[in-house]
Amino acid sequence: MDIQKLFKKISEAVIEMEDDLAVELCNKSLELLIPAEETIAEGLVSGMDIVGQLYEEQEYFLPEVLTCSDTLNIGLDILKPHIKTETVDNPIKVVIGVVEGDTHDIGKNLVKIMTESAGFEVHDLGRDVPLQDFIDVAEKVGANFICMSTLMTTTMTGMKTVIDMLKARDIREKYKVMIGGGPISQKFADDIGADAYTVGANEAVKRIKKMALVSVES
Ligand code: B12
Repeated sequence: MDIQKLFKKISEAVIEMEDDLAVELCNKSLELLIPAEETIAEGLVSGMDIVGQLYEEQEYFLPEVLTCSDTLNIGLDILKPHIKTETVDNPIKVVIGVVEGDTHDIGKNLVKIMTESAGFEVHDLGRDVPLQDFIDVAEKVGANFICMSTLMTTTMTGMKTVIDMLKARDIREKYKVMIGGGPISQKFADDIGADAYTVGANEAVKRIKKMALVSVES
């Protein structure tokens, strides 16, 4: 089967909430030796993007969206073990979570999967994370990066609060703060004094690697 057609079918399986079909097609992608990361991005996530549009157009409502995200997760479970994982000595330590008030965690989970497979040591705080916890855990595990996700405009300001709390404790320079999620932009990242923002999970891994390299060299 043509690879683009396969990705399209996987994305349709997410939109149509067809769990069995998603399983069959994800297995097919593995048989065809397509990198799992590509199938996740081009198939599962692009299906979820369309689900988002359908929700905005009021074609789908919350129950449908949830069922679609279950299908995405079923596909992820098949592909995850096949993501190439790098083994690294002295790994970069990342604390990641969805900020307080927000329970959207699909995107955060993707960033987590990709960073883990890049060999980083990832401490996942989950979703609806009390803001203080980002700092407490970062301090406890000796993290290099604090990564925050949110999908809601109402909870975006929590990211600034975390940065302000770091400054108030005089430990801002100890950490690189990276943010992402639907309503986040480079401008917002600049405004609140975050170190980095990326649109997607793959770029997030590249940015972390790049920033880690720069701080080692300087
Ligand atoms: C799925 C979904 C849900 C699911 C969530 C399931 C789950 N476990 O996550 C359910 C049905 C539970 C849900 C609930 C709600 N939702 Co909702 N939901 C969505 C939807 C349709 C898709 C989001 C998604 O998963 N996209 C797919 C993922 C892969 O994309 P992503 O999260 O953006 O992540 C990518 C990037 O952003 C980036 N990224 C993400 N995090 C990070 C972090 C870092 C550090 C970096 C670098 C990158 C990065 O990488 C990811 C992969 O490429 C969006 C609509 C949309 N178009 O986004 C609405 C949306 C986010 N929801 C919305 C709302 C309002 C709600 C509810 C309040 C509704 C309600 N009335 O109850 C509740 C939330 C309750 C709460 N307090 O949290 C609004 C938010 C509006 C706003 N401006 O604030 C949206 C935008 C829909 C809308 N247009 O109204 N929702």
